[in-house]
Amino acid sequence: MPNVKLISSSSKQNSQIAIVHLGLGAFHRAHQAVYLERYRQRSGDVTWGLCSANLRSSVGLVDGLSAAGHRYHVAEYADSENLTLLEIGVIEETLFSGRDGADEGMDSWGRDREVLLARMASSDTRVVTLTVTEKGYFLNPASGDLRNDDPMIVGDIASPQQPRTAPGLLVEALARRREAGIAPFTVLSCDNMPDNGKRTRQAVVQLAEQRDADLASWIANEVAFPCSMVDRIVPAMTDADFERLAVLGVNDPNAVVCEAFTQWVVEDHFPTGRPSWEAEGVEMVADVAPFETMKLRMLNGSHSLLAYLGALAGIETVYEGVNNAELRSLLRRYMLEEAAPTLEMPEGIDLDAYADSLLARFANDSLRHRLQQIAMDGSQKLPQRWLSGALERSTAGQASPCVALGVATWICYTAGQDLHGNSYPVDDPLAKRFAELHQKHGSDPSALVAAYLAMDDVMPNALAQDDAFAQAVLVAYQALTHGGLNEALAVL
Ligand code: NAI
Ligand code: CS2
Repeated sequence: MPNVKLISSSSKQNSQIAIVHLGLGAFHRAHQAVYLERYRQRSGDVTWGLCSANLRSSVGLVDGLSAAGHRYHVAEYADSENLTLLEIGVIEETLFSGRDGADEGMDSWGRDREVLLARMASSDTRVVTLTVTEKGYFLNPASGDLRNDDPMIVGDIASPQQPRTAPGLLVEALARRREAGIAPFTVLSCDNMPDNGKRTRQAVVQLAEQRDADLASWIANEVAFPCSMVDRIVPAMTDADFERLAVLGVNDPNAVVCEAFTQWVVEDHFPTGRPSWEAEGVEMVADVAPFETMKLRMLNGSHSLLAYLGALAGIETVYEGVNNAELRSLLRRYMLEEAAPTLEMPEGIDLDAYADSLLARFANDSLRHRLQQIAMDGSQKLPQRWLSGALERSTAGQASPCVALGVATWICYTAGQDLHGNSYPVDDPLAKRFAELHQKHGSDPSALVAAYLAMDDVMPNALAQDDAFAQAVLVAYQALTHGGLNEALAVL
């Protein structure tokens, strides 16, 4: 039996809802809600309760939490022998605003969406937070502009009062507040995007411009969109996770398992107030950018490298991948030789030590973090994880062989078949385009690599036009498809 430290939710008293969260997934339950629970337990302040909503998937979680009185457990594993089991009671309401399937009754989803919009428009709501994944912002990953041609955004432009996207909900709720003379809420993105506050602002303002120029300039001038860097590894739950919690006496279908480490760095710009969560370890700073870039390039960049190389080689989890000596040394080399030199950190941050701490976190033997989960949505993730750093190095005349190998591996991965011929679904908004490219150029590696590099919504132009980089991607791709992982690593 592992050592378990149990922390029950202290307060049976309901909190006043002041934060609406969009994107009730695993991460929200194990990160933001945990900070708020600890804040409430320490301070006794019940004025910062949460309403958490899903917009398009995981209706089961919304209903499940509702049935459980919004209480659930978070198991924070230091390693497989030591964990803290925390009961969370800070979510007061869960909502589901939309369904993807046309077979769902319009009435039911219209009703919940109205409740959500009313909640967001209420003067009690002071902050709206988001974890809707990178693709939930509907931005062109390379340029950061709103994708006005996406059918979901087209729908929100046509029917702004019945929004289906996160930017659409924000615009409509802000419009209602403006109309009613209520000060705007602060919008805090907690997704793994560079400048996530600025990008969210871009999505919201550009969508509002389609509707009303005055509203757009009011949002641009009056609404705060602070940036944040979030960090905690929270894998999707597996049956084995539920079983090991059941052994501890926790039979909770809404529970989440995560690592013990947690970090949150937030730009301190909350005109309508915020919980004083510094005491829980939240770092409130003037500029998040250096921390965000460090985390995206070093942690997430390594994750993606491991995900594509490992998944192609038939490795299932981060733990197994980081215990492969060659992959582990590739990650170290990528972090120290290609990512760290691009970072300008405040004094006192030791990037060598950071790289070691990341490898130690990846080696946590209690998490089953599947590489296929990290590999999803590569088109939305790679610009900030690998490509912006490689672009800076290319501009300075420096090579990025690990990133070139990563891009080659990603191209291979997006064919939907590993190196042993096993098929898997490619989960990415651009999956259809990938399939077409592989179909068209599959037998001509030069043409295939050139077509991928020409995707200017993912690839920075100047990097794609760096002949040495393009050649390195091609050589790595050929080595990978010819002799597998070993040959690809050998050409590095
Ligand atoms: P999850 O799969 O448990 O939940 C995904 C959430 O995003 C769900 O609430 C889903 O409804 C929503 N969503 C997906 N596509 C959407 C769309 N197009 N529009 C609106 N909502 C959409 O994933 P999880 O673990 O909660 O991660 C979510 C995000 O949190 C990640 O993409 C990342 O940006 C951030 N994050 C996750 C970490 C982790 O270790 N799981 C750590 C750090 C950040
Ligand atoms: C992962 C991240 O799923 C992914 O792409 O790289 O979500 C990672 O687990 C977190 O960012 C850790 O904070």
